[in-house]
Amino acid sequence: MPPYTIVYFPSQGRCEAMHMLLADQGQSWKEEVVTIDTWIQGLLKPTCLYGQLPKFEDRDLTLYQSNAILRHLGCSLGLYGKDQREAAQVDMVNFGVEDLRCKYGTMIYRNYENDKDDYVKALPGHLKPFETPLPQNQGGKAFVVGDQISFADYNLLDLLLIHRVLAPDCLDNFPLLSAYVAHFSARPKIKAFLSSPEHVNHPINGNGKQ
Ligand code: 6SG
Repeated sequence: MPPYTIVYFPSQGRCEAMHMLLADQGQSWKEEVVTIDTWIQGLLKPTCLYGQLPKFEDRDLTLYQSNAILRHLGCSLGLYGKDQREAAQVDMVNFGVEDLRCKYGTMIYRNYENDKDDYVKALPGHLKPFETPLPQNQGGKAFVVGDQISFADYNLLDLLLIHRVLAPDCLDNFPLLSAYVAHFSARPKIKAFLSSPEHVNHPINGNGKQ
């Protein structure tokens, strides 16, 4: 039995970064898919702390909140910087990813048709802070903090990939971010995951917008 179970909707949503992390780290996990119909029946929601998914189990530890799950995996699997100072920088990037993910989610779920153009226009300003640290990291060929991979890298990769689907040329003026995505996506286990049915057949968002 794999030690990890992920309970989530049949979309990539808030779980694709943890999927990429686990796949890249050679971990296996069990997936429990909750359909919208099941969720709307309402029996599961009150059992979830905060009333939302994902739910994550690591043996007898149950967690909610995707970023707590990512950080837990970072701590357990050595993906949280080489020391406390790097850990603080990993947190900084991860909170930055969360801020943009929330803006993206608001646009996707609230009023996609109306808001998409303005969102894409403002995107360069929101992407720039993720490129800024990369010159210290072998021109985008290494990782976002220090010289080892962290949970924030998986979260950032997912964020950049979903934005490239939204606006295919959004990274064109960010050579280091483009190199980072290319290099990271070519890691053998990431490449295999990104071409697997579990990734390809899962819509990015629960409402089908992307
Ligand atoms: C939504 O937002 O798919 N969880 C979502 N929604 C259900 O009743 N801060 C935490 C975290 O980082 C955020 C959790 C996250 O873990 S994911 C959740 O549980 C709820 O609140 C995005 C997504 N949304 C679409 C969706 C399909 C089924 C449930 C949510 C039915 C259709 C739309 C809403 C209800 Fe729906």
